[in-house]
Amino acid sequence: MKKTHSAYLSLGSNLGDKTANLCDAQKAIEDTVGSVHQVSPIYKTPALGFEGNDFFNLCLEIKTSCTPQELLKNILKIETDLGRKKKTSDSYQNRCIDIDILLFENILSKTEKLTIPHPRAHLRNFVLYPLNDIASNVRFPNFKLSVKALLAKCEDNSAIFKIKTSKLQNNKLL
Ligand code: PH2
Ligand code: MG
Ligand code: MG
Repeated sequence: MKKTHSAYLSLGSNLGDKTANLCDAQKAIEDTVGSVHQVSPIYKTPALGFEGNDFFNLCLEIKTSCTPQELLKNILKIETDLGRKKKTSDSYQNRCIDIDILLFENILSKTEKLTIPHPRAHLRNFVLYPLNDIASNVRFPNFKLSVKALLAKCEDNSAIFKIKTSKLQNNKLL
């Protein structure tokens, strides 16, 4: 059997049926990149960095035999398949689904299209709160700090509400 790698993903939706979008994305991840091992609760968060609808955000831990580049390719295809439209301007836009790679094992990697750990993860409540629910002791190799420590240091004071305890059952969000 191929070796599997642990990776943490951030999922966000602020268009359409947000819960269904998160659910569909999780299902597509299971079908194409690997198994979902942990699912955080869903948080309702204001759009950070642009004027937009509120988001639903969550984090997942997956086990995958993909390389980081393969994982990115698969994720971008899932976003497109779920209806994500190409950007029409340089700023952030409302989107039915966004899937970002936060951590991949303990690696530090920077290419033109992909930086791991995610370069803005430590600045964002909408990443750190759900990630802390499933990975509080996991360390970011760039900072040598745990998620818990990064959350304690984070200066994002935007509002964040836990709206649902998501349970993983039959590979679906409840
Ligand atoms: N994603 C962004 C920019 N701003 N704000 C919230 N609340 N949630 C997101 O997922 C999000 C955002 C860029 O991908
Ligand atoms: Mg993003
Ligand atoms: Mg993205």
